[in-house]
Amino acid sequence: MTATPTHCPYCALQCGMTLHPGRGAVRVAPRDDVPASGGGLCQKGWTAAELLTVPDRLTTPMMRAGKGAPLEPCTWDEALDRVAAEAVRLRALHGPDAVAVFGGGGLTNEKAYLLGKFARVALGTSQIDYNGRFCMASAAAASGRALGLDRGLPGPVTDLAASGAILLAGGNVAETMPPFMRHLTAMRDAGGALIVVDPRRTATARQSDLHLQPAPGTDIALANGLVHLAVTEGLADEGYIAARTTGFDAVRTVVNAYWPGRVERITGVPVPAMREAVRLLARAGRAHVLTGRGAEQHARGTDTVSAFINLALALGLPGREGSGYGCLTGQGNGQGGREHGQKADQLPGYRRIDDPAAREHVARVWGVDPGTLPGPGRSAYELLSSLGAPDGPKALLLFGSNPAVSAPRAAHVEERLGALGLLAVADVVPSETARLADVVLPAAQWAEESGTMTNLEGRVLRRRRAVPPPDGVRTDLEIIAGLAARLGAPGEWSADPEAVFGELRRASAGGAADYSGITYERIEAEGGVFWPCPSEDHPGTPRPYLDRFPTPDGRARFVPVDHRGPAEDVDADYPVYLTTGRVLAQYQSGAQTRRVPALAEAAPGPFVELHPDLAGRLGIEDGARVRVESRRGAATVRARLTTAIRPDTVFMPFHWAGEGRANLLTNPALDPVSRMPEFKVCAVRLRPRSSRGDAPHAPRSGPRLEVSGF
Ligand SMILES: Nc1nc2c(c(=O)[nH]1)N[C@H]1C(S)=C(S)[C@@H](COP(=O)(O)OP(=O)(O)OC[C@H]3O[C@@H](n4cnc5c(=O)[nH]c(N)nc54)[C@H](O)[C@@H]3O)O[C@H]1N2
Ligand SMILES: Nc1nc2c(c(=O)[nH]1)N[C@H]1C(S)=C(S)[C@@H](COP(=O)(O)OP(=O)(O)OC[C@H]3O[C@@H](n4cnc5c(=O)[nH]c(N)nc54)[C@H](O)[C@@H]3O)O[C@H]1N2
Ligand code: SF4
Ligand SMILES: [Mo]
Repeated sequence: MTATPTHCPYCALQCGMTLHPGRGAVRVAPRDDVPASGGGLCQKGWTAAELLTVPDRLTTPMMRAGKGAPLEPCTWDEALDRVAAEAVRLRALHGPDAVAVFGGGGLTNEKAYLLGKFARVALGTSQIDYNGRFCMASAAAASGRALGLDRGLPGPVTDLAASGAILLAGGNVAETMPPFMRHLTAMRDAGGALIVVDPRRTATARQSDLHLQPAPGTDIALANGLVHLAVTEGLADEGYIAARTTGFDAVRTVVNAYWPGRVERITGVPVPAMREAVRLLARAGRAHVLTGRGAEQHARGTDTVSAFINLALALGLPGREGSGYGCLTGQGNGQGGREHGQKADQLPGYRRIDDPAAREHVARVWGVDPGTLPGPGRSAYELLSSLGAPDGPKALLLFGSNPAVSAPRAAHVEERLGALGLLAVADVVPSETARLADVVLPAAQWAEESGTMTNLEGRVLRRRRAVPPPDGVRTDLEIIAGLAARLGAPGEWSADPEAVFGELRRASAGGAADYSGITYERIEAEGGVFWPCPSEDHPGTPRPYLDRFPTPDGRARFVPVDHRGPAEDVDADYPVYLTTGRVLAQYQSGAQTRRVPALAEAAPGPFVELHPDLAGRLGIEDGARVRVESRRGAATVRARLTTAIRPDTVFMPFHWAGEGRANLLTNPALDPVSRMPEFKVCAVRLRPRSSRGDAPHAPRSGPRLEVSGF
């Protein structure tokens, strides 16, 4: 076998790697022809080939004879026949919405597209959503309403190196996409300033020029305060505001109420630091405002992103070359996965499913009557939470997600999964969710298949097959096409990635995310193509906002937003803020990375990070077992003491299953626009595990804490 150039299986940076299949093992080498990673890989990328040979890799379909019976190996025909027959039976009993589909932002464009088509055409269900709802949804909604488009970065990631200042709100890229740091380092080496907004002094914040450390859930107040300062200090770009935007007057009125002293009281960020941040951004020439999940995963996440976009607009950044607002897309195909129809309200090409013209166009490509296409369905958490309920779906087909670990209020979600008539899970490994399934479908993974991925820049890349899948394993496309055939679905159902991509091109033509001019050959010849790309002679669009914004009047829109605080604030019973996130060596629900020995060793188990002052008051020592409780449940983890976090806040990564699951605690309060759950802040109390508080009927009130200004 020859060396195969492809990309990392994990995050949206999609670092370039070459796979060298050898006797027994596949060797990974970084590619230096991929600008986003520039020859870099993180520890997860270096060890990615070990995913191909994990000992408990799924290689045979399995099913249960009945509820409570064990999972037993079966043939593909038995497994697919069972799924199709149950889908037909439940649909006949309860109507088409009885069968639901859940997808993932790690799936290729081809899979995301085919899954959306499968739900609407083969099952006729409106009930489809995906894990990107937990990821990009708030940034997507806010970008759409302000800039007219949801494309993560405003230009190639290499533009960041030439920036004069970058404000990064709620992103810890030093851990979540380490090779991204080289662009920020290059900027700083050239004299640019990095400003990090994070309640923790993270590895990223330690490499910044200015660290603003607000309380979780207070970013709207902070961003409004920064706009207030931009206005009062004469740093707003009035010429740009007049020429390229609408709605500034309403924002000016709202931010009037965010005078620096008040914002300091709400956020804990000192006034001089706020002033410094605005000056650095305003005087930089080129500058960027970026958001990560820390700013976005809130019940007011869309408004939070709007507040940061308002700041970028007030300073005249979006639509200027080498400047702008961007969000850091997370999953491998987090960008493409949100464009081609696995979202509850969406058709391919970033079209709305309730738009008659969009339905007409896509139905023609699919060879069906537009009247047969269902309308919008439930968002991810609402879908998971309704499973098995009287008015909810009775069957779920799940591809590329592990919600038993990653969904908010996970114990409830697990219980809902258990209430289904049929749970079918396609996965590579026996994830915690796959283990709950009635039917398990073993899927091929990244290095064993072909397709396209769209990285955080909006650049469409080729994923290439380097090794054959193990015997007995099928690709997701083969699984979906096999089910569509059994369900007698009309139209074409190819399992060939390039043929599916051809159909996706036609379906996306004319949409906001237009891929119609992109071909596999072009991607290979040009090292990737930026969408929108409406024809084969179109060069692609690296910087979509330069001439005009894709809004009806071509202008960007300010959106006035007010601070309201977290959906669940701290009180006497639950006096500490919990925020959640990631560590370098683990990925998401950990289904993949917990199985890679070097990564499991680097980040072996769940923990809670807390300040020594807080730990001292609670009698918690470094390394001790701690019980963390919220109104949703309790988790038991190790304490990790650090002065890098605010004393009123604790942090837990969400990568582990079992009793250390962060999502046993999280609050599923949803953003009204994006339906994003509030992963990043809820109220908890902590106690040492050995104390009497472990008793099942422990008194409800926890230790009273005086956690005041930071
Ligand atoms: N190692 C690793 N890398 C990954 C992933 C992974 O699981 N592991 N997942 C990928 C995916 S899908 C995603 S979405 C990205 C996520 O990438 P990031 O957004 O960088 O990751 P998080 O750790 O979720 O959150 C970032 C920071 O937000 C801070 N934060 C918490 N609450 C608040 C708040 O209220 N305001 C502000 N301003 N900050 C807050 C946290 O302290 C944390 O340091 O990472 C991608 N890369
Ligand atoms: N508390 C808390 N919870 C969070 C977050 C947080 O910050 N805090 N972040 C949220 C975010 S941003 C995200 S993106 C979600 C992610 O959470 P999940 O959706 O659970 O993501 P993964 O763990 O990546 O799950 C992917 C699953 O698909 C499997 N898989 C990999 N490749 C393939 C393939 O090609 N085909 C198939 N069929 N399966 C495949 C993997 O083995 C794994 O089991 O978690 C969310 N949950
Ligand atoms: S930064 Fe992301 S894409 Fe790059 S090697 Fe690490 S996990 Fe893979
Ligand atoms: Mo994500």
